[in-house]
Amino acid sequence: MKLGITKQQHLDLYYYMRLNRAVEDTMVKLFRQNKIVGGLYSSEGQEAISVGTAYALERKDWLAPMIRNIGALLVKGVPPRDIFTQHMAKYTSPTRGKDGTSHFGDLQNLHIVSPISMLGDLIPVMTGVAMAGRYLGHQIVTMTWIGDGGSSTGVFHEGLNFAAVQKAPFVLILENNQWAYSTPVKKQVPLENLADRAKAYGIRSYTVDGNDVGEVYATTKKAVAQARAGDGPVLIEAKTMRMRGHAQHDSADYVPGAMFEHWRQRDPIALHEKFLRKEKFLDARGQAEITAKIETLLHQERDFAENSPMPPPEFADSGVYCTGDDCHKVSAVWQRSKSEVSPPRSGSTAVWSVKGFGSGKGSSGGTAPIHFGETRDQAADRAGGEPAAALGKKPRKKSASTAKRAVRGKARR
Ligand SMILES: Cc1ncc(C[n+]2csc(CCOP(=O)(O)OP(=O)(O)O)c2C)c(N)n1
Ligand SMILES: [Mg+2]
Repeated sequence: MKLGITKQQHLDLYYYMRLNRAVEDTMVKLFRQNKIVGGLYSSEGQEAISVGTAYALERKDWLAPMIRNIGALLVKGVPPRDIFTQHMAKYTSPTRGKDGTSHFGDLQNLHIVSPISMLGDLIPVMTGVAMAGRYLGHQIVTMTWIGDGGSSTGVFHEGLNFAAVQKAPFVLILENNQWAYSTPVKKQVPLENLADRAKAYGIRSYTVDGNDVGEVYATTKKAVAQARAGDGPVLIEAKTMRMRGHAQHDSADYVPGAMFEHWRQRDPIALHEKFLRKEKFLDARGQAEITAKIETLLHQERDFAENSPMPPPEFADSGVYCTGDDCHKVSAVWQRSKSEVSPPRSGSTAVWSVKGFGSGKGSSGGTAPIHFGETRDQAADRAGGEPAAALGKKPRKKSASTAKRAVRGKARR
């Protein structure tokens, strides 16, 4: 049992990586037949990441995929027909033909938040989901993915910082596939390991070989357990290579041929197959059975998608604006009474406190209604060189009317 992974788990990982690639190969064919309505992205060569990370989650956990995470959807339980119909904008798709790529989720059953195209925006969203799960006592972990390019957005940093201070049970997978469109990673990040970005937020991080599904799974499993135990968020950098252009339209001529060649030798499916053969977990017959199972399934799913109707024209103007209860049924599941958590009558105990909160001076010189303690200089000035806290003295308080006068005075200036 290498890395604490059972034979069956190794075979599952293999199956899902093969399914991931076969689903995408089928969509390339559909794209070339002009049957795909929107853009088509590829995760070829990155299957071990989507599959290995999602496989480390429990059923109750939540994830939010990005464009190269079809493998994660399959592991979570999305049937291939949903992926085909969605990309073909069919009426039978999860969005009933309203979207031509991957913008769909399943909040009720599979716990999937729809992708957000703005890179990084899923980080604060999934931090929020993690916090909501904690509030409800569900003990869930949330996960999303980001690229090397996406890790340079402002919201990546704001979101990760927020997750860190909130100790959110959240795992972020950073897929370093060496390219963001045509920009090589070295031209946009001055770091050897993008996992080092975690240091700025005081959170745990790991760097893994993104083409080794066993390593990806074992490390993510550990990170998920740490997040679930309340240790705060974890960042995992998975090093890999984008083996196609950004999307179907991009021939990726700017990528040196030798680079593709190097990574082709490290294809994650071939590597895992080699491992399974060596361990005698898989023989030629077993492999043929898996191939046949995938072919049969995808034949059936593709047929369903191809024979599905496009949305009727009159459907175009429905579902555009929310109309209330007949639009969506998602509503908060309150497990504390609303009055208990509604300020100012809140009876719930705060989970954090700030020393000195409410006792400092505002910039106008008056007592500030909300202030995170005095600055060291202010306290030192008054106490003749040393901060009040260090002297064990209470900061001097002004009366409310003095404070009001000071605020009015500032407003007039
Ligand atoms: C905030 C934001 N900026 C720009 C884009 C346009 N865009 C979409 S994908 C992409 C490249 C992303 O590169 P990377 O994060 O490395 O992910 P990869 O495509 O390699 O998986 C860009 C710039 C966007 N969607 N969101
Ligand atoms: Mg990239």
